[in-house]
Amino acid sequence: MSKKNKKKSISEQIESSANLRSDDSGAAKIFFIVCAVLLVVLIGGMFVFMGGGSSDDGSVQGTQTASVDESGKQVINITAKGGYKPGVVTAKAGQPSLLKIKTNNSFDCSRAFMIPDLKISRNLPPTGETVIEIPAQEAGKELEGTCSMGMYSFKMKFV
Ligand SMILES: [Cu+2]
Repeated sequence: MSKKNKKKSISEQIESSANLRSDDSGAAKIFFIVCAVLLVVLIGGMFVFMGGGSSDDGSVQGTQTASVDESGKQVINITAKGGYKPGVVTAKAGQPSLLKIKTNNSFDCSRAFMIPDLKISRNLPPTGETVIEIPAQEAGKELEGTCSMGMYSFKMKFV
């Protein structure tokens, strides 16, 4: 009788320890899922912060020509949001131009704007227009506008 009891208690012990183990793996599973969700949210947030997304990068490639405003001044229009658009602007050499950079709910690092060759750096507002005067450039000169980290850039080609 006592032997039987002992046997039963052992099997009970095994059962309870098995239950414990399955509880453990359940908790581990939940922990893993929470981690995975956090990771996805973090990475997703990073992409939003960097203004990433391959669709944005693709449209940065377009080339445009500088326009001329009412006063006859050459104007280079750029939009800064998750990069700079267009990616290349051609402008006439030998005359000063205005670089107009538009931001519209831009909360990424493209707001930390620089033209290294001209030693110009500006912090663009999240929404608004920043006008930077570019002195006349020689034909063949290429100026690069870039974010302070060098992730995003566009080119102004003077011809
Ligand atoms: Cu950057």
